[in-house]
This record gives sequence, structure tokens and C-alpha cells, in this order.
Amino acid sequence: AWASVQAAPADKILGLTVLYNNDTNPSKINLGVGAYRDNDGKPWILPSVKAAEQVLAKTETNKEYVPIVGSPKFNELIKKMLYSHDEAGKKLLEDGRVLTAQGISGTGSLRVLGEFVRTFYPKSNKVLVPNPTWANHVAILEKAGLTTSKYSYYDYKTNALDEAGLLNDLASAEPGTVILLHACCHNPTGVDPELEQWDKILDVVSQKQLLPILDMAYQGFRSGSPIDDLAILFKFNKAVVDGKLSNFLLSQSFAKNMGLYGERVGSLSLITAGPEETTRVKSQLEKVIRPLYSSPPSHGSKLVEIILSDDAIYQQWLEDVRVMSDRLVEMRKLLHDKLKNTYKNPLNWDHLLNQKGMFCYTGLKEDQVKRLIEKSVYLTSDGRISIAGIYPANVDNLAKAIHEVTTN
Ligand code: PLP
Ligand code: TYF
Repeated sequence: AWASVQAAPADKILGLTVLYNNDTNPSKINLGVGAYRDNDGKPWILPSVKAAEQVLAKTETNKEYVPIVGSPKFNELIKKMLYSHDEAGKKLLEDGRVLTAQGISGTGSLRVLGEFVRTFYPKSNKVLVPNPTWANHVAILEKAGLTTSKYSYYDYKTNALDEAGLLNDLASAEPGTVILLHACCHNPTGVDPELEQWDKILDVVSQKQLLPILDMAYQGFRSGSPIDDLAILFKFNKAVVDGKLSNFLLSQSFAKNMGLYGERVGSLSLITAGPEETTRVKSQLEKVIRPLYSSPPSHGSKLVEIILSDDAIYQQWLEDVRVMSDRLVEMRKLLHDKLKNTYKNPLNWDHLLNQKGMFCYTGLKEDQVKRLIEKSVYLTSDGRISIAGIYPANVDNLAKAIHEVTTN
């Protein structure tokens, strides 16, 4: 039956892990996939997650299905985590205007939002995504039946935000168009708008009545605090409460900030006009989710429930996020120091220090990336490196390899 099926190209990011695993060089370095590693280059189970696992092992009484939109306790705790730290968020909660559903990590949550928008949003089925963006964004949204096009985001000359291009592209968008925005730690560039730039973005978004989808996959990795990283969300909440912006959507993932990658736990939230609309929208959200996967998995969400509701474990989680975020900052500094001071590399590497989160968009060109891969340093062809793959024992080899391909 499948004789005419052509082999698909390997996934750009996950394909690198396969190449890396097959490489027999003991000094190989994997800067491909965005997954946290500790100072020994090993995956890390967060102590808060370990503690929650222990509580769960003692207290779990069943493995029943959870409701279609997820565990009610989980959804309440997510609303509290996201909307109880600012006045506008509290107001939205009080007014019954926040609808939250458990999703299958960030990817599944965004897909459900995409399906919902395609089915129920009459104004547009087009989503503007940043240029560049996480490769999976376009596929997720298009498989949900939406079309996508790019807005200017990154200035390849300055390795910084193309503010003028971005504002200009939003200003010339069709009114009502959907726009995907990375809440923080933009993937792949590590470049986020500053707070004043967010104000300008929100102004244009409001004027044009664009419908924003905030994708928050790295909450906590920008500032080191999951709460401080909500600063952008607070602005969106306030814009809605002030009547400037009519609506926005949010997808959120615990893959990175709880290290729950394979547990597939996250959420999606919508703002409604009030309790009656919340009930209506929820009933349709159930109709979207039911034929996709019936109901979400429960192990990861039970861990999240424990972490967000047990004071001591919650404090441990805040510390764990700080540890991950601090280590990434340290590795940025270490690589910068090696390149500039040990190898005297002539290029400007300030963006290594200025960009935020798990990734640095190095500016390395495709042929330089190819030569790095020949030296067993794995990174995506766009020059993105996952800072998490750097640790004290490999940074010298890494700096040396980068120095060689950029100077010869
Ligand atoms: N959005 C962005 C920008 C990401 O980088 C990722 C993960 O790399 C995700 C969403 C969702 O990932 P997951 O489905 O593993 O939560
Ligand atoms: O490194 C990245 O940008 C991501 C990582 O199911 C990833 O693509 C890998 C698998 C997955 C989701 C995200």
C-alpha cells in the first residue's frame, strides 16, 4: 500500500541528535536540541520533581482518565500561577474571564488553539509568525488548517531585534489577523523585545485588532524567575482589562522549566467576555480535543499539581529554575571569555552575552556550521546553538572549533 511513499527529510533539530549519537568521537558536542544539561553534560531531573514523584508515589489512588480539558485542580493551579501576580490578571480571574485547559505540552496546546481559531475565529485564518521562528510553529499551525506568513523579527546585521521592520509589518497586516509572539527567550534567536518595545508592539496589535497567541515555552529562563518572566503577560492582561485589546491566547509548556520534556504537560488559556462565554467556549474546546486525543496524560500534570500546591516543593522549584537559568548565563560568559581572551577571536561575540534563554543565534554561516559538524560539534544549519549543551569540560574544545571555522 505504501510503495509510492517518498522518504521525508529528517527533522532539522531531532535529526542532529541521531547524527550525534552515531558519532564515535569521544569529544563530540551536542548543541542541537534545546534540552537542559547539567555541569557534567547530563540530563537533570529537578529536585522539586523528584520530591513531587515521592509524594505522588505515596498518595496516588488511581490512574483514571482525567476530563477532556484536563484535571480541574491542574487548571485552577495554572490560572493561579499565570494570572494571580498582577492586578489585571486578578481582575480577569475574578470576572470569570480566563478559561484554561490542560494540553499535551506546548506543541499540543498550540495545536488545540490553532484548531479552535480555525473553527471559531471568523475574522482571519492567517497567522503571522516571526522570521525566524521555531521550525515546528509553521507545521503545527498549518496542520490545524491555518495559513502562516512571516513578520520581520531579527536583524542579521546587528544580531538584534529588527524593531522598525517588525512594527512596520504589523502595521500593514490585515485587521484581525492572528499573530504568534514568543513570550520570552525567543527560539531560535534568543532575542526578545525589551519592555518598551513590547508597549509599541501592543499599540500596533491593538490598533489593528490583531489576535495574539503568546507561546511561552521558556518561562523562568529569561530572568531566572518564572514569576518575573510573566512581565509580558501582565501587559497583555492590562491591555484587555483597559479595553485596549479585545483578546489574546496563551500556550504554555513545562517541558523546559520543570524538565518534564517527555511527560508532555502544558496548558492553553483563552480570555472570554465572562462566565457565560467561558462555559460556551469550554464546551466547544471539548469538541476540539475529544477527537484529537480524548483527554490529556495525567502523570506529568499530577506532578505539576504537587509542585504548585506544596509550599516547600514550590520554593524548591523556584530554586531549580534559578539553578538552570544561572548555569546557562555562566556558560554564555565562559564561552565568550574563551573566544575573546583565550583564542583572541576577532569577531564581536557580545550577542552571546545579550541573548536570553536556552539558545544563541551565533551568526555562523551554513558552511561554517558544516565544518563544525565535521569537527563533531553539532548545531542547526541556521547557526543556532543550545547553550545547555555547553559545560566546563567541553567549552575549550568548542571555543577552539568555533575559532578555527571563523578565522580560517
Ligand atoms: N514553543 C517553542 C518556541 C519551543 O521552543 C518549544 C520547544 O522547544 C515549544 C513551543 C514546545 O515544546 P513542547 O511541546 O516540548 O512543550
Ligand atoms: O530544540 C528545539 O527547538 C525543539 C526541541 O517534541 C523539541 O525542537 C524536541 C522535541 C519535541 C519538542 C521540542
